[in-house]
Amino acid sequence: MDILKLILSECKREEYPYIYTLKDKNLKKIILIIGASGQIGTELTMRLRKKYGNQNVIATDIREDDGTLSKDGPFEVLDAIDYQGIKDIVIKYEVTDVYLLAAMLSATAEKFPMRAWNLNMNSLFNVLNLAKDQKIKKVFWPSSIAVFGPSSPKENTPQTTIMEPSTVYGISKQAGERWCEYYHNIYGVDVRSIRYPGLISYKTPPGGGTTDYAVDIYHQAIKGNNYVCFLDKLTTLPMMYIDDAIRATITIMDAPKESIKIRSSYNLSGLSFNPIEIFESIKQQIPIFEISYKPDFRQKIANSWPKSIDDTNAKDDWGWKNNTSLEEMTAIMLKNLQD
Ligand code: AKB
Repeated sequence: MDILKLILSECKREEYPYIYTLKDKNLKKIILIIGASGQIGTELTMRLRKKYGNQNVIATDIREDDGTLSKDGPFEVLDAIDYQGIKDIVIKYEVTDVYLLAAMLSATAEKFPMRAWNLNMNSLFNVLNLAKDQKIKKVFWPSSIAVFGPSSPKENTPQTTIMEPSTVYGISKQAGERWCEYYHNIYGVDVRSIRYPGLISYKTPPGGGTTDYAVDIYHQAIKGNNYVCFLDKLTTLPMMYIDDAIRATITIMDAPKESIKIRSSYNLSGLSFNPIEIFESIKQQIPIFEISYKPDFRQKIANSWPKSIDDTNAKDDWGWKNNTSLEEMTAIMLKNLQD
């Protein structure tokens, strides 16, 4: 690329069009999103299509699309554990960047431990191996606050600390982080990752997580129902509004290679709140709204996770900053769920 830059500085486009064709081909991004119909995938696909053009973002999911993603651009049914299937799509569309979002989240993974391990690990190996074999250039893979466990510090949890996750999901994310770093160090794979907190959005519901209550509570409030929360009222967890999470994802992928100093996964902090605090922010707008608490098996998972996260490295290395407060998020959620 440096040689190409040097040549370009000496040659005008009109005189040497073939050199510019080479440059355009080199810089062209064709993005594949695996698990595009989920909570992050739906919004990320839309945002990336706006940025890079509808035809340059290929959405895939194990389920047929209901029209949400296929109406504006390419959509294919794809199982994230099918290596050959992914490779065929990579070759067919000349894919350069892959965002792997297919995963089984914390609560569901506790019910199906082996299925979760199989999906979460083998989908990652499929994509890392395609990058290792230079079929693709860049990989995004999400990790989670679930990599931390009961023995990690709870407040302002550091980037590097004791990590003894006690859930299947957390174990798979921690192992995945080690593999990402390994593939980067040993094979030079350009893989980038974020430890997402619980994500809150109105377009697509989350599926099978411990932080899902913070989405469901808005749906029940809008329907005029009282909310029965599956976590105890004082369970504080790290959370984030989806727009901030999508912006973080695109920012880390756009950052120059040299600025990505952590190749396992970056801590990312947005908000920290507990069920009472989110309830009170809703009650300010819907005064008749009521909540009660009936903790279930997800309480134990939540108790093992941090309350807040130290994201100094993400701020310093690639300029991360959270934008949306709890009050702003509640206003956005209630307005959009009402419409
Ligand atoms: C979950 O609750 O499992 C996810 C996560 C924190 O990764 N939202």
